[in-house]
Order: sequence, then C-alpha cells, then structure tokens
Amino acid sequence: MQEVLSSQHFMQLEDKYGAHNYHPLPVVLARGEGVHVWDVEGKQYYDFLSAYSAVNQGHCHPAIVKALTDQASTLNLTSRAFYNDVLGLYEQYITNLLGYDKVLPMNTGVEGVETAIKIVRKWAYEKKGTPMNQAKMIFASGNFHGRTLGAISASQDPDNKSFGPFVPGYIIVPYNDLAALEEALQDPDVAGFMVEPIQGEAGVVVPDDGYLKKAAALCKQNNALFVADEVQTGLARTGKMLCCEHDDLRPDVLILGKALSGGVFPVSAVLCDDEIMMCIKPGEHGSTYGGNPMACRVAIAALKVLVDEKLADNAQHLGEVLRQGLRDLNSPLIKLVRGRGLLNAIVIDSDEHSKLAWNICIKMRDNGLLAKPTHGNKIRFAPPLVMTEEQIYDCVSIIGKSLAAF
Ligand code: IF1
Repeated sequence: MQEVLSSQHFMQLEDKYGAHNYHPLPVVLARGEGVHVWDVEGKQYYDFLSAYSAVNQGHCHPAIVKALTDQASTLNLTSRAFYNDVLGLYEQYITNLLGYDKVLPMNTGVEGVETAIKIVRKWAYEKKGTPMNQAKMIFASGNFHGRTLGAISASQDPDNKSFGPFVPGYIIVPYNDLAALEEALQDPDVAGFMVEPIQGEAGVVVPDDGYLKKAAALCKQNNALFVADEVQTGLARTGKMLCCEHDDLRPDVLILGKALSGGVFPVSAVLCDDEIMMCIKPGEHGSTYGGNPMACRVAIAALKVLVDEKLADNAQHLGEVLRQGLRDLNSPLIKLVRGRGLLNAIVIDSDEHSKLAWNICIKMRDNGLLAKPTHGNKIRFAPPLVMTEEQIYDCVSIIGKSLAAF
C-alpha cells in the first residue's frame, strides 16, 4: 500500500529543501480542473487567484493540454539555430489576432519586460537619435514588472532594497498622473514609458478613464514609445482581449505572458510593428526556449480558447456580478471593492500591517475558496474566466460567510 503523504509532509519538504522565497498560504494542491483545485486530502476549492491570472482558461484545459502532449511527443526543442514547422504558424496567428506586424517570443513575463526595454532602447538609438547609453525609461510608482534586476530597478518596493546596484536611466512618476508624466517626457533622452494598464500587485489599482490614452498621446508628442505591460491584465482578464482596449488604445509595444499559455507552460511575447521590431538584428536577443514548438502549440490553443469561449465577454459580465455581490454583502470589513472584468480586489478596513487579511484568507480556505492578500490589507479576487454566474454567487456567499467570522 503506497504511503499516502499528508499536506503537512509536503509543507515540511518545501521548508527543509526549498529556498524560503515565498510565504504560501498553508494548503497543498494536488489536482486542478476548470475553476477548481483539490488538496492532497481531496478537499475541493474554488481557485480565486488563477496563479495570478495565468489560468484564465481554467486548470488543465483539455484543448491546451492536448496541444502540449501532442507536440511534446513530436518535437520538443530545436532552439532558434534552426527553423521549425510551428513557430511561423504561431507568429502569424498571434500577430493577426492582436493586430501587430511582428512578435518576439520569450518564456516568462519578466523576460518579456526585459525584451521590451532592450527593443525600446535600441529604437531610441537607431530611430530617435538618442546618444548611445543615454536612453531613459519612465515607469509608474507602485509598479510590478517582475523579479529580475532590470525589472526591480523600476520598483520602489522595500522588498527589493537589498539587490542593488540597480539599472541606471530609470525615471519613476506617480501612477495615474498625466502632469508628472508630461514633465518627465521633456527629457529628450526618454525612449519610452512602461506601465501596467491596471496595477496588479499594488492591489488592483484602476487608473482614471482616459489616463492610458492621454499618456500614450503625451508619449507620441514627445517621440517616446508607450509600452503596455499586459502580462497580468491581458488576454481577456479585464473584460477585453487587451486591457488597453478599455481606453480605445493600441500600445506601441505590447508585453504578454501568463495566460498566453493558460498556465500550462511558460510563454511570453513582445509585439510591435516593423518600425520598432526591425531595430533588433540577428543575434541581438533571444533565449534557448523562446518560441519553442511546445510553447507555440500551447499558445495557439490558449488564444483560441479565449476567442472560442468568449472569455472576455464572460469576464466583463461576471466581474460586474462579483463586484455587486461583494458590495451587497455590506461587510464592515470591506472598505472598498475595485477592479475590471475578473481582476478585482477588496481593501480590508485595517492597517497595512495587520494579519486580518491573512486570517480572512485562512478562513476562506477553510470554507473552500483560495485567495491571497496583496500588500497587507488588500485581497485579490481573480478566478479563472470560465466561471459561471452560479459559481460567482456561490463564491460571494463563501466570502461573506468568511468575513462574518471576524
Ligand atoms: C511572483 C502579481 C507579483 C506581472 C506583471 C510582469 C510580471 C508579472 C504586470 C513578471 C508577474 C506575478 C509574479 C508572481 C506573482 C505575480 C505578481 F503582480 F501578479 F501579483 F509578484 F506581484 N508584469 N506577476 O504581474 O512575469 O516573470 O512572473 O512570468 O513573482 O510570485 P513572470
């Protein structure tokens, strides 16, 4: 009889043998399907985090898994030293779907961010005439673009203070502040402005209507590129295929990740038009796994699921149902409900450093729903986009019951 290992056992293994670079909620997951995950003891949960918006299509989506398993037993990895019979099909599909001339395929979201910074700097030197090594990038305060040195150099999060020295040439302006951005754009060496259409890690901070559109216009007026980091907000999460569509905006440079693979494989991408992308010459950028056949098959399938199952419309509708349901709870603990589509958060009425949000998440776990606090007193609610209205109501009642315990 094979020994049935307990949750406790797995947590102890990670504690003993793994770096302590996370503080996970105490639950050990063993299976996922659609909007549900199960722990090793077989308890079922609603997944209200979706691996930070990577599992938009639901866990183990059969069409995406099939794309992986078929390709995995055909041709795994050629590297970009040679052509293969999948990459071009994927490049054609995603550029036609999203309306850009070209795509540069990478693996993780932060590689997409790093790639975008390199492309924008190269464009500044080649097309804008910025003096070599003088290009600057503007970012918004409260940003999260990933964990590499190039990304955390833009962050003011105190968690990053022990990793300096940082990448030079970065300018930080307040989020949702057009005057500050316009001021920063007066520096002739600014190559671009990178921004999240909604700030995820900051606690789902939604900017004013029109902010993104006006920011992009200011960039254009000052011959700088507008770069949208849609790693978290993209791919139907906020009720549109791309969050920039809420502002009727087409960014100069678009970064995607996470749900580009439906959580099945690390896949990221940078998309832009020839005038920008052709600044990158052969041998100037890439990665071993970037654009590998498995990633490409998975990404085509993941994008098709978003389109075929109309997941942006579903997210738009169910987001309204969820936010209204949360407001109707009239919980004294909920100071604020905010979000777009199925990227939402509640702000708990407590100071940033209290354990209340954490304890509420523990209680929700006990009641069968998994979520995690972000930045102290905010709890993100981002379920897979394949939820039904009935399941949303069920989750709202679980959240209400959990809050009532405090
Ligand atoms: C973790 C949250 C954190 C992102 C945006 C780039 C990346 C991310 C807008 C990098 C990644 C993930 C990272 C993950 C937790 C989650 C996250 F913002 F989503 F909540 F950490 F802040 N741009 N966000 O959100 O993509 O390299 O991770 O594929 O680090 O634990 P990546």
